[in-house]
Amino acid sequence: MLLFPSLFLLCLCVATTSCLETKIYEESQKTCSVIACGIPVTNGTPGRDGRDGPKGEKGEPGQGLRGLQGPPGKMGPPGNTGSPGVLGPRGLKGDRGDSAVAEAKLAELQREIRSLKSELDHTKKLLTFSLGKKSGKKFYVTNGEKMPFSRVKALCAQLQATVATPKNAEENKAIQDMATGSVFLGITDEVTEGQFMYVTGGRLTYNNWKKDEPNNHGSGEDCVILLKDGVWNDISCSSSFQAVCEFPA
Ligand SMILES: [Ca+2]
Ligand SMILES: [Ca+2]
Repeated sequence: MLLFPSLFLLCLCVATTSCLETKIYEESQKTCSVIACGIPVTNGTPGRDGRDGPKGEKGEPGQGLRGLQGPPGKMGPPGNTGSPGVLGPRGLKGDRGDSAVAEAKLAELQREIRSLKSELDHTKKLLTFSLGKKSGKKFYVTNGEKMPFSRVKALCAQLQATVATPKNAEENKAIQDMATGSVFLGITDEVTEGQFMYVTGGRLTYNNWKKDEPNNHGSGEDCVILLKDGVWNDISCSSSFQAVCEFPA
């Protein structure tokens, strides 16, 4: 342990001596260099390891072979339904329809309706004149055929008419005059026995029953006929009699 101080003092002494010996030279140089004057010394033992240096920069990727890609994994469960999107912007206003075309079609239809009405009125007048059977606000038509009551109703409905139904003596007479035989009237007691009603609805407001009729004779009589002499008799609906339909005049 005493070696280093001794060496130091020795060196310092030698350095001082050497310095004195070279003083003249040094005066000219105006410097005194210890390094230039020293005697070489042997190296000491290595010091302890220093602290770790700063981390180096990331190196280049390696050159090894890449492995094969594995198979795809199983599909995951479906996700939750997302919230509704934001309402889109309002669309542009559409084009206006061609009202001129619609108005023209409407005008054409109105002309056709007026023409048809006029034609219908004319036909009614001709019918009324040719039949000569107009009574009050009604007129009657017949094809002279005999058929059961259900067929008479269907025939008149087809013509948008109803079965002849006299509601006063004048109408009763009009039907009687055009009949060639007994005629079914639009009156029955099919709903309630003994209570005769108009097939168009409502209780009778006029009648012209024959003596001792209606009698619901035999297995039952629910329909009504106008006899040739103008009086009424209740009769079976399945029997066949002349069909007469009535129209409002
Ligand atoms: Ca009856
Ligand atoms: Ca009868």
